[in-house]
Amino acid sequence: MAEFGFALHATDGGARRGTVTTGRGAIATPAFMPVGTAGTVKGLYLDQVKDAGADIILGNTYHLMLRPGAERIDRLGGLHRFIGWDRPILTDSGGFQVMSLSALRQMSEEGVTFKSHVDGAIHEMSPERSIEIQGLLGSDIQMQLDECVALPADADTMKAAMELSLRWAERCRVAFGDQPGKAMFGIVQGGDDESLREQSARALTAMDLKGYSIGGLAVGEPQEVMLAMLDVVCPILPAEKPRYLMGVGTPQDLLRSVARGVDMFDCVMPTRSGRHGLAFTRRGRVNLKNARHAEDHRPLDDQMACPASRDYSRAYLHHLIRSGEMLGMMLLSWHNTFYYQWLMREMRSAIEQGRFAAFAAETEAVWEQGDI
Ligand code: PRF
Repeated sequence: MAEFGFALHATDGGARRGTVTTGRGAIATPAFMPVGTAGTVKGLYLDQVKDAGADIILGNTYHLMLRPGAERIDRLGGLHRFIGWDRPILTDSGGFQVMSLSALRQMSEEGVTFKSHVDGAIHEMSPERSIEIQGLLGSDIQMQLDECVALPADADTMKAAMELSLRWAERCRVAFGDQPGKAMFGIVQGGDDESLREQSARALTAMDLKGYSIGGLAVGEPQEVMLAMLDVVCPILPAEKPRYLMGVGTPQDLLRSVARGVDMFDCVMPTRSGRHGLAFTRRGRVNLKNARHAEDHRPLDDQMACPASRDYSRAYLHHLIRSGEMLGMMLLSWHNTFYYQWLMREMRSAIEQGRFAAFAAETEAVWEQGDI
């Protein structure tokens, strides 16, 4: 089985073109991971996700442990077999979803206790249990349990969460051990405080993990603050390990973060926006709810190798979305997933050819014009 690893092929300014290798296959970076929270990338068949160009998808410990349960998925042969995806899967550890989704939760040194949003049952999750669950799922890239604070937050709260996350990183490192072909990433926290971010990145680097996530961003702060934190953290993280910015973002966020040295991303944006009638295209953002599309014969993008982009008129998509039809949400999720993978592919070749800044400027100009 292939060892877990990361190879850097080219850099262009701060932007990096690389390959993450796992026992289940390789991931070309910069990479965008479609979100398959509950064992499904909402509204899409996994063949569509694969055809769009995704090498890896994300799954969520929190959702899957509650339903259908980690032990059940294990008995069914693991998450890959359960959902029918044989490429790598990255799983989030659960802490972030506990904070955003469960009704009651309590953090302690030991872990987090919370009430399920599914049936109200009380669950406990320690760093060790999170790693155990991610192992039962069969995840290829696992995340440490961490505490993410919403911003703005006071200095003491950010410091305490960052320090707790470091102690949990060490417990997760021990619990994970050494698993061939797989990796456990530490998560940089520290809110919007440069010095806390620096301490977090240094301490995690000293643990010599196989990869590093950057958490606690895109949680209420302005984009400049997020970028400033990346400017602090990325130069500290080891160049020879992959960096993953969690839960980000818009096409503009991706361009600006890649420019600062981020390699991996995940976000619900392409699928969630699709369900709400928003399409990301190479010419800009299209809000299909808008009446101006009601008699527009044109497809979203006739140059895109995706049937949803090419073979359906904006008028029909407008009608489907206005009528709340499933097909409208499915087509737009499909189109947006293609667009995001197209964007990553273009970024990868721009880095290889040393024209990343020019590509980013061109693409940003498209997003500056607002809805088209
Ligand atoms: N921690 C974890 N998952 C996350 C985040 C985090 O801080 C974020 C923040 N953008 C998204 N997903 N474990």
